[in-house]
Amino acid sequence: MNAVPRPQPPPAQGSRLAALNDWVDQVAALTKPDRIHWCDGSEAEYRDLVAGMLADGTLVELNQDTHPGCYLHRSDPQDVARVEHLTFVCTRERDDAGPNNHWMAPAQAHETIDRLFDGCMRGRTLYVVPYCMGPIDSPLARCGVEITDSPYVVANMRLMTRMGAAALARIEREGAQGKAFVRGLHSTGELDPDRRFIMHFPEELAIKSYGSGYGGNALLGKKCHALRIASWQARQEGWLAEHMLILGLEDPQGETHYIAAAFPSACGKTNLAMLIPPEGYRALGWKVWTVGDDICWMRPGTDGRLWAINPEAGYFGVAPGTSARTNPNALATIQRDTIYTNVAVTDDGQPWWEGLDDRVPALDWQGRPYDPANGPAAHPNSRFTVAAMQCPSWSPRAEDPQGVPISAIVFGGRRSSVMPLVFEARDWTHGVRVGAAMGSETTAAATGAVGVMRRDPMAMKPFCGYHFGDYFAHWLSFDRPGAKLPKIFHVNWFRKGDDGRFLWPGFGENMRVLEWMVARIRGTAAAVDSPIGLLPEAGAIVSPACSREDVERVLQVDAAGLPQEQTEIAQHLQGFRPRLPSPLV
Ligand code: GTP
Ligand code: SPV
Ligand code: MN
Repeated sequence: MNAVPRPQPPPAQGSRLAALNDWVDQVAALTKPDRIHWCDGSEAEYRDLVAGMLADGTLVELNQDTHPGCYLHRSDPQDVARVEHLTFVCTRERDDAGPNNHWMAPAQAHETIDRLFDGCMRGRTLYVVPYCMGPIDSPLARCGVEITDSPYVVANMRLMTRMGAAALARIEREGAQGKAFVRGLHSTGELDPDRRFIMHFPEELAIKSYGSGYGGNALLGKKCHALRIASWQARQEGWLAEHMLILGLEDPQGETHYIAAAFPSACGKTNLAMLIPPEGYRALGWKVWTVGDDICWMRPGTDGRLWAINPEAGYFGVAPGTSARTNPNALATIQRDTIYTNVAVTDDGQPWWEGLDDRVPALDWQGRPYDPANGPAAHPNSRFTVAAMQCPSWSPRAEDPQGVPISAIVFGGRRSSVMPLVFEARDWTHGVRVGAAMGSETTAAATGAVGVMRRDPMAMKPFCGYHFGDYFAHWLSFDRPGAKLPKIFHVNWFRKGDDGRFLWPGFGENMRVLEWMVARIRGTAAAVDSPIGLLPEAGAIVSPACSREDVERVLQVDAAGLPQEQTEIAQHLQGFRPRLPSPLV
């Protein structure tokens, strides 16, 4: 036997962690790539990736005078959103995945998907992408490595996460102490919807994704790691991994209240996180700071409060509806160094989507000459990917390794009827019930019908990596001696009148609802009890952009619709028995 220790591999070719090198070797033996590239996350590496994608048509250059560093990716038309019916949580025990997830036995899942991975990277480059979810020096952050054959995924991961050398150094340091990283294996495969699976193995801290290049299916740090795997870890370790934005609301006294809000996909998180208060509020000194727009990890601090970080470093935001009127901060953010996916383009090569302005685009999202007969010019789930720091309202506290203390948790859905603009839960247990009962109309963020009302507890229906009954019990467990828990609210920006119009103007006007929440937190506003919770007093919320009749309607619970709502909620919750915690029965 050779007693000479193996020399340390040079960092450009591997890591100082044998477990990582061995895994890369195993994956390479299965997928058979032509080349292996370990990503360092540098600017030069990003430029090389973009140059390669421009050369092979994966990216199209947009107008560099108006949008420097901006590119367009047109995905396969069959690959434009998350695929919930092909997403699996593969726990040893079926019950642990819950009725809220599709399940497959781990051995069968590995066998099924490994058959697809066999030889799938022939002729391609295998990229090793080390990343850190959360500030690189944060005790709340967690690391992973994504292996992918998609340069588009690598470029997006660089914008969305702390990717490269610093993450690898943390993974090596933690690995030496026996701490595991999350292993994500991804290939775009043939982009055939019949050969597509997104599989999660929470007990192995592993993810395998095949056959899609799109967002939440392929950028494994995001929904797969930071929500499905992290929610599983969070339950074991006493924290929460949630589908929530985090904003800081600075009041005229200079005090900042941090609010975390869970709305289902395409239901307003990015917009609320980047809100610009109406002029009258700005004049008084109100300001919104953006900490995160999609995911929130929080844990109780020694002071009993919940402390939250945004595990991401970028935004993967919905393009349609984004405009100078609705979300000027987002629009300013995406003027440079942005990857657009499935938007339309104008005749001078600028990105365009429905709701942006009244120009008429030249090409639709598939690159065809625009013809309204083909449907919307931009895909309804078209997106932008951009570094978070480019946002004018970006909060430097997003880099705080300890996170920010949360004063309020907000749940909300897209409800054209029944649910009022805002109400407050009576206490933590009631708030958990409100979150567990959440309903929302489906959107284009996932494949399938749009506008169908479904229950989406805490906006986590597609993202909770374990049984919802256990998840609700975990939420309830935070109410313990010494805890200083945030107030819980529920909002609905999407209530419609009989004529199908939104009753509430939304966007910047939502500031008026945030102000009421802060007043409730400070104890300076009264509330009125109702069957669903505490409502604002008459006149407490008004808007110059909303008629008095509309405000009155939007603030009210629809009494006629309530009995059916309550029946549906009871039925929905019964579906999680016998694991449904007794306070929710
Ligand atoms: P994901 O990234 O899919 O998780 O979505 P999100 O929750 O961040 O939703 P986003 O803020 O991107 O908004 C989705 C859509 O809802 C966009 O078309 C917005 O213009 C629209 N929207 C957001 N806020 C409001 C609002 O207050 N009122 C109305 N009417 N529409 C809104
Ligand atoms: C969502 O669908 O909630 C998103 C987009 O934020 S994706 O990354 O595709 O999940
Ligand atoms: Mn989301």
